[in-house]
Amino acid sequence: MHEQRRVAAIHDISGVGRCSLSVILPSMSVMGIQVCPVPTALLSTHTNGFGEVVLKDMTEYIPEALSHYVSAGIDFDCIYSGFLASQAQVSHCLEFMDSYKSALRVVDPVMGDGGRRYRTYDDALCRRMGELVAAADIITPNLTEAAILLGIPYPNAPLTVSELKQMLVKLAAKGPKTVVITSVMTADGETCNVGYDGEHSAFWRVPYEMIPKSYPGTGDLFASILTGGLLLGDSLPIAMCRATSFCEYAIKTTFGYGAPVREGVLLEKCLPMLVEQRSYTQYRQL
Ligand code: PXL
Repeated sequence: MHEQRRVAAIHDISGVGRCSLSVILPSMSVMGIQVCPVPTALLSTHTNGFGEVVLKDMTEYIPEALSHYVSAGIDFDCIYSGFLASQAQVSHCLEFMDSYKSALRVVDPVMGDGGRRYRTYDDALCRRMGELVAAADIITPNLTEAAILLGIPYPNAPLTVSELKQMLVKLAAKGPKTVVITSVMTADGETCNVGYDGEHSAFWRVPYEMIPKSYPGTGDLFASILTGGLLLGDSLPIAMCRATSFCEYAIKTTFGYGAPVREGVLLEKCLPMLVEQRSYTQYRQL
């Protein structure tokens, strides 16, 4: 039987730096999922470490592409949004979700990392990202983005299990039934990705080894593999393990080669591991 999952990935494409659509396309493709890119912007590089970038805003393209897909009878199993270049793009993502009501709605609220906002995001765009979060089934903020969405300062100190559960539940109260927060330090000394499945009131954590470098694009990689796993039928903890273990492997490989941080992880070297069937069982209850 031919069963091909198809995702509309509304994200930017950065020419250099291995992030956004440049990593989403290959990673979901090797998982057997068709990614249809809907570029929000075309950038020479990502915005972190290469100086002034060339950025072409694709805001006007998005609703036109949507109209074409609807009139051509093209269906999507998932609408997955990420880096947005303007406030109007929030409305366009919502229009995509409205046009494909049965599609899984994944919002990666890309806004910042390491306690800082990316330079192209201002207060108004961050506020509007909250509207998209409210319409999502699943969100995948890192800790910086979770703090922005909750309107709290970036937590510099490790978080207790009860603080993490509160953050997850408060984010879920905004609309999404599933919330995953990445790059969290717990008070019991672990670095992990944590998740909440509101439908089953289940909390999960997937620990990983901390590497003292922050490679761009790893959040995009995590969100795309998590989404791919869920579309292939993974449960939340299994999809979280699939995404965490691949990101950890890619980061450790890149660190081991001493490759330049700003160029992202050595995805080309690591991609074959995504094709292998492995056991994804390093999760625990939070
Ligand atoms: O990986 C997140 C991301 C996506 N897109 C662009 C970015 C960044 C992070 O810096 O600059 C353009």
